[in-house]
Amino acid sequence: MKTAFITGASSGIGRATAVALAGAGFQLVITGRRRERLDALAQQLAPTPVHMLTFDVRDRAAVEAAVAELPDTFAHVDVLINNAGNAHGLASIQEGDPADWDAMMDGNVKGLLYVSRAVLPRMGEGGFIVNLGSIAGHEAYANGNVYCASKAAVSMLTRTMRIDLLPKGIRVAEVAPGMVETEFSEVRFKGDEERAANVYKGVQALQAADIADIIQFMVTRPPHVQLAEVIVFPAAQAAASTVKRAG
Ligand code: 8X3
Repeated sequence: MKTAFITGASSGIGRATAVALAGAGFQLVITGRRRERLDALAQQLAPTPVHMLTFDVRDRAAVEAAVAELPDTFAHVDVLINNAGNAHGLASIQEGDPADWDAMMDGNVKGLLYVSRAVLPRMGEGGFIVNLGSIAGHEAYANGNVYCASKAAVSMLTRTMRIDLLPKGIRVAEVAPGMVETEFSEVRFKGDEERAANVYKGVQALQAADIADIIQFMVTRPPHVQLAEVIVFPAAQAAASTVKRAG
């Protein structure tokens, strides 16, 4: 049985990807900060073998310790989904909160690096890494500044990792979604549910399962196929800031 290691599996795209890959016959290492949510997901995924690791990707020592503890049956990783990450705040560069900047750079960029560095020794020929980027890494939009920069870093890291890992036969890809309806906006707007709901108002946004479906497709191609980059919008979105709303 192949093993997929998914960060940020307690919600959103990470959680949906766990469900999809379990359905595709993978056993899973699911990681996140919220143990209760991982427990609930593991129960839902039964009888798929699941190993849970609770850590914050921003904590390098915790990442290394958790990965070092993987039991023998999960010791070899075939697929790594670097999904953990978030937006914190949506403010101009002159008014943004440096604590939000730290959270985004530490989680979206450094967290991805820490996890990849810890997991890579467990991967080999035929492996696949999928990094969750964003349209924000490909297009600038007002007040996106540090979030856009963090996702641009994910995009460039994906391309450079692909070069570095070529000799090892490990494929690397980026999935860059536009508008996906998850807890993303609630986190970005720090629990302001009305502001979060407005993001998706009058639009049939993508759902987490739509992205999971694409990831599943990518990682189940034959070993000689490397789908390198996917940008995905809902039908009602044409660019980061260009959305057709009903009503
Ligand atoms: C999420 C998409 O456009 O809100 O990464 O940045 S966007």
